[in-house]
Amino acid sequence: MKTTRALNTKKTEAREFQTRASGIFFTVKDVLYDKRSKFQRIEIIRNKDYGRVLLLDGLVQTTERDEFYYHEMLVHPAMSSHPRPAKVLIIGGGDGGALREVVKLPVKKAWLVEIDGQVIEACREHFPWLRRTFKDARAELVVADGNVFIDKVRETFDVILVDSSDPVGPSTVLHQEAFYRKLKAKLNPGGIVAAQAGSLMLHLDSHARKSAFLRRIFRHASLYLGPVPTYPVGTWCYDFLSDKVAPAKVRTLYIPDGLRYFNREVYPAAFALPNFLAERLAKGKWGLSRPARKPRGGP
Ligand code: AG3
Repeated sequence: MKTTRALNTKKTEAREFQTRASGIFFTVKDVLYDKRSKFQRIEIIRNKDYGRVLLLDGLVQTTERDEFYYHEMLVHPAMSSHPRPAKVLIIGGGDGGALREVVKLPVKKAWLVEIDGQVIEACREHFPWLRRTFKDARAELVVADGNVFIDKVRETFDVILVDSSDPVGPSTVLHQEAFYRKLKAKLNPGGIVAAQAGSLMLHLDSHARKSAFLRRIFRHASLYLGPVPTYPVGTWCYDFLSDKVAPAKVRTLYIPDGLRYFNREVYPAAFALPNFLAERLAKGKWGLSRPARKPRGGP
């Protein structure tokens, strides 16, 4: 199996090629983990600016310094919009960051379903501040393919969080219509799904394609944005999906103390979309191209 490495042969630098022509690099202080699992290449390095950095198949998944931007924005918009999220399912997220955010709230139980048990082990060892999270009595760790787990599980959930990788490669199935239909079937009434959707710039086609089918499945399907400094182009997208909860109508937000990014003002601001994105999503909805402009110099 071919896997992509971020480390160079001398192990002095780890790079993610975000496109063929550009990307991000980290100089390496130490290599903490460098192994191939059944599914992917797992690398954890230390960098002067970003601390510990986890890369899977050459893609930055999380860094010590900026992980809170991503994990708070994946978890809290959905969790804070739900009046009583008792049962929560996280698909992916083997590093435990999303789970740590979920257990900040008084949930009854949180399932974390990660396909690659070796990611959980590597992160448990090298991201020590997560050990407490993995030990939380309300957390149940399941090593399984999320797409298969969702077919089999008897439970239904108040909030489902999809902490997958990019909408290309092995995670593609977690960005497809059939998967979201299955998630909807496992939601309790009033339930909410939040899913990481990819980079604002790199995955524009995927946002357009997804928003077209998501709006057929859920009454409310919105994309929202947040910065993640080490992810491609620095701005990340997330889907907020529900049949009951419309983000613009939410009046009471349940936000735990001590968050570093998310708050009451960030919530509505995150749903504001730049023109080029809103236009692409609208095209997806109607299957039309942008209305033709009047020819210049015409009547
Ligand atoms: N989940 C989303 C990572 C996507 C990053 N993509 C990239 N670097 N091209 C990350 C898991 C963190 N819990």
